[in-house]
Amino acid sequence: MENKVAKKHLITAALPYANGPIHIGHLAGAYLPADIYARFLRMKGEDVAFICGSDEHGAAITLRAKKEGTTPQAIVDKYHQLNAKAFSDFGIDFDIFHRTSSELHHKTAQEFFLELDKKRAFTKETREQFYDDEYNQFLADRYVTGTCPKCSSERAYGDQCENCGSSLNPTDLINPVSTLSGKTPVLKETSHWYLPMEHHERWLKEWIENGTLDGKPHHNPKEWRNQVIGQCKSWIDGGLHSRAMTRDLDWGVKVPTTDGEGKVLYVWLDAPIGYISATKEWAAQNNKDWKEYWQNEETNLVHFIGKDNIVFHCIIFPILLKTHEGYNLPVNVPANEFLNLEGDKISTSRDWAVWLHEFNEEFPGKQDVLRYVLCSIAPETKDSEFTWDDFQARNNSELVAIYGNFVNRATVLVNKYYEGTIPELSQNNYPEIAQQLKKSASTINEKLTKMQFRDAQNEAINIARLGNKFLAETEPWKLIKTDPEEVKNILHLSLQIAANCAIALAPFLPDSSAKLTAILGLGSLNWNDLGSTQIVAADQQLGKVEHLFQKIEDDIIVKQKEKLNSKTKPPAMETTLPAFKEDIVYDDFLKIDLRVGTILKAEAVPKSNKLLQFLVDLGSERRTILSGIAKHYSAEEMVGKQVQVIANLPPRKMMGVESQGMILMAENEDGKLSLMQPDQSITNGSSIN
Ligand code: B3M
Ligand code: ZN
Repeated sequence: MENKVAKKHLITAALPYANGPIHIGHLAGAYLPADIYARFLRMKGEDVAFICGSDEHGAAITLRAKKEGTTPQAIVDKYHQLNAKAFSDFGIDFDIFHRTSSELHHKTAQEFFLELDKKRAFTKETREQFYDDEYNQFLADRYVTGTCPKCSSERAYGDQCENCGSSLNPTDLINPVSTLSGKTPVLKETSHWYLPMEHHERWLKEWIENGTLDGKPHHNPKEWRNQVIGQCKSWIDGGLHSRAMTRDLDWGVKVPTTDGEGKVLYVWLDAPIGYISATKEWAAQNNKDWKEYWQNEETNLVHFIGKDNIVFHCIIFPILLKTHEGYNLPVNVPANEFLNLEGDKISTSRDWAVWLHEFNEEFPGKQDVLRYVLCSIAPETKDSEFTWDDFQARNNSELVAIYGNFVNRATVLVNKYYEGTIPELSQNNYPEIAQQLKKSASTINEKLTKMQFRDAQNEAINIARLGNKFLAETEPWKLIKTDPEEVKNILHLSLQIAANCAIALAPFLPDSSAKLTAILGLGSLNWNDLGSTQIVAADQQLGKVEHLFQKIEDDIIVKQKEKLNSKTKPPAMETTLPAFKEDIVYDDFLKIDLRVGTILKAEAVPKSNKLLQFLVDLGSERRTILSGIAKHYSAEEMVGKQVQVIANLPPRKMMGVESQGMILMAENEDGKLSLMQPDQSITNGSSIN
């Protein structure tokens, strides 16, 4: 079932906790994909509300205030302002960046709670909870740490394990410790409002697995990410349990009932309602009706989040919305996996991160470069890794060498031959250009609609590759001597290709698209022109030609790596093997083309301390393949080895070299690698089943 044609789109991005700065993991996880999607829909003329704000309650904030000897309000004031500016400077174009410490939010959350309470959504129960005798305080969520019962990580919190993403109750933890006194907490009785999630299993299962709600079609589950469906199914199939939705804390939204003294709403009850209060604020500021976005079946609600927030956005919040009645449920929750940094997990508490506000300061005008790189490596289906080498390589060998170079060559030639006047197209001898542009336009639209941003951006930059190929094949700089009329046709079409780049890349790279729009003398960009060869008009004057991108030199990257490595490197990744992935169907396995190959040549890749480049004999052909194993194997020792190769992956450029496949390796819990080799010599190209 296709998503119904929506008149409105309500896009939310996870409200970042206001207890630290934003880093590239947050961007890659939720904010960049959300911004790309919002820009895409706006360019198509759709009615979009793009909502975000600071999540200002929760134990993590009060703990930080305690640690810094200040107040929670001072903490959230500092980081709300810092993060709002960092997002704005980076070009994440929210319609509003609100905050949950606002009065409007408290009022909205309390009204929502009272409505649920009136509908008997909760059961009032008295249970034992961890209590710190020294601090005379009950210990909720982040106030307790211990060993995760699921993955044995020793740094799990009372509500969540950052390592495996599991959602926990404090009493699930092994060897619990109070983060206040550092001692083992005692158990003491306290009463709270519990959400009996087990009562909702049936409709939730239907909604998640079939996309139906109360027997009616709601959304297309095939458009949800596999890992989101997988996590929800394992949660539901594992049996949902009732969960406390209030806490014994003094910082947060006060429970608005006479028996709620000293208690606040659980942050994961209050924060998602922050999307609603933010929408109310935005609607009031823009003379709109917030109910048109939250209580309107014509509106598509999409939550952009990281994978550690799936259960809250696909199980808990939908239960609250449905129980309240009248609210939309999300038609998609495109949760990204995690982004790692230079071989380790990004960590706010351990300062192992590339901070957005620092990037904005240290790389002024290069926001598009980081957008491009983070989208190219987006952890859409599995964790991925940011390295400064890759950042430099993609800027220099893709943005500068492909996109910037094409635009520059085309426009410089128009200036040189026609003083910047766009030449007429008298004869189009290249119908394949229009065909390819139409094909790219359709692919980009399809990928963006399906929120496959990595593939969409790759298809968009391929338009610049088409331009480079067109110029290389027609060589107007030579033809000008013998057939100047044909050169006009070639350069006219080249500018049409450039205009397609500006449109296709606008959701991803807004700054360079704005620059290119000015260079081409276009007043604005219209998404519906994508795929057309009638965008720029003959006899129009080009604007001032400038480089879209500049090369990033080695010393800049060395400085960033030194800055990062000067910080206390966090302990190596969890010494545990990854949890098993969810089942796939046999047909998926059959799609992988695994072959045996012999390494004929091996060498280090210049300027990379991780990559080795191999020439691999696959029987009927030889391939160049790169592997990040230089820290584990020398080039010399690899020559002659027979290895297992995935032969049908799309080629991937690393450090300017195209890798045409992947060599399989086993990795143990300490990160040690081992080659997967046949136990006897076998014909190169033999297929592995
Ligand atoms: N504050 C983000 C996090 O887990 C959390 C999201 C709330 S969205 C309603 O870091
Ligand atoms: Zn865990």
